[in-house]
Amino acid sequence: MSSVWDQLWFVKCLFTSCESQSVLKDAAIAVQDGKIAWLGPAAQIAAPEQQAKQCHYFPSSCLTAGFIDCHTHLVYAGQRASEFEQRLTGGSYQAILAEGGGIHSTVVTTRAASEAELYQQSAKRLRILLKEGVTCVEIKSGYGLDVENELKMLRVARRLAHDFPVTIKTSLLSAHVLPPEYAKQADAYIEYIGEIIMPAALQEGLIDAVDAFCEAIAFSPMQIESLLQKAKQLGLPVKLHAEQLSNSGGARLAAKYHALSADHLEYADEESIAALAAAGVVATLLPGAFYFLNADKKPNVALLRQYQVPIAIATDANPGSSPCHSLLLMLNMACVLFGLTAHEALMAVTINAAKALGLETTHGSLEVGKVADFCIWDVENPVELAYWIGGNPCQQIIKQGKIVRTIHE
Ligand code: DI6
Ligand code: FE
Repeated sequence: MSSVWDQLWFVKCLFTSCESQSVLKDAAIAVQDGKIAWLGPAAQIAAPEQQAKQCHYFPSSCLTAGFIDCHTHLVYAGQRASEFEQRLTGGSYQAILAEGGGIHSTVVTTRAASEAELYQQSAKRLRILLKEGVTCVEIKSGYGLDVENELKMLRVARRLAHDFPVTIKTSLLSAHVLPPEYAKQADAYIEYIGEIIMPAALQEGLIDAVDAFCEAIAFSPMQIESLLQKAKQLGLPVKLHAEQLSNSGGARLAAKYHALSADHLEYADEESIAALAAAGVVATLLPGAFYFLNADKKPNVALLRQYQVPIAIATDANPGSSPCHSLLLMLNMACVLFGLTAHEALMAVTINAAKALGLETTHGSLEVGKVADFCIWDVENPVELAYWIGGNPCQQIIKQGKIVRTIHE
């Protein structure tokens, strides 16, 4: 008799990331042709070895959808440890940027790096991130700030997607800060992005979305709006860095353009949150940046809940405000610092992060027909994924139905 399925996993608990029946105890999940073919109580499988070509038994482990890091700046060159020291002795993130450091210093190192160097440095960070069960990552440009270097960053992101078992979505963040060659000419730089960088990146198939940093130290909503219009004309979804350091109208703009997500949101007020809800925009919270900048204003999670805005969490991996490559740590921080429940935090790195990347119909939850991206964890209860600080309970990672990593301890 021929087997029904390619592979079958048995676990103590499945966290499905679905609204109903989010936890299934003593469960099994079957994979066929890289997709989830069946899931349910293990007891319903009478003769496992006849049902699947391969069976895997993890009787005391939990299984979740593969984690999705929906906001990173993983591709860049160099690091900014000396700036960290400056901040420890009283310097502020904004002041360092205003003096030509901060993002500008990473622009200098990224422009100077060859594509091969950039790839090598970025691959090292991606490897760390993937070890904790991450199967989809978003990567932004934004440290090149000219057509040559923005495309160089994006090509590196595409090569990483080719070489590693991960789905990578790229965002064009050329509107990150004003490059020195456009000093005091923000409008001209925005035009350059819309007329030159964005079409070139699109033509080479390098971008999946357009992002911008809406902030007093970067670009105003008015400056960004024309870029969002251009993105829409070209059929590209948009997202925004909004209300991180001040309430500057980014979230309302994100809502107006039906962005995939509005990210940070520490300063978002009730009107903005209502607008996000009405437009179906995901709120991506970035506890690593909040923590690392020692910020005092937290995003208003109670209002996000009240208006039923889907909440995602991401690392914001970047050399200045969140030098972090651990999504597990972000789960813990989102709970402790922002007051999410462990259940909300798990939804935030699976189905809601998928929504923030426009991937929710194929990824982010354990449902029949979805891509078989999942992860097996050496924990009794999925809550432990948000509970432990440090350590990595990841035992096995499955990407598109293939085992891509098994950790033997
Ligand atoms: N917000 C952030 O948190 C990062 N970019 C942004 O727009 C910081 C980037 C950096 O400091 O290098
Ligand atoms: Fe960011």
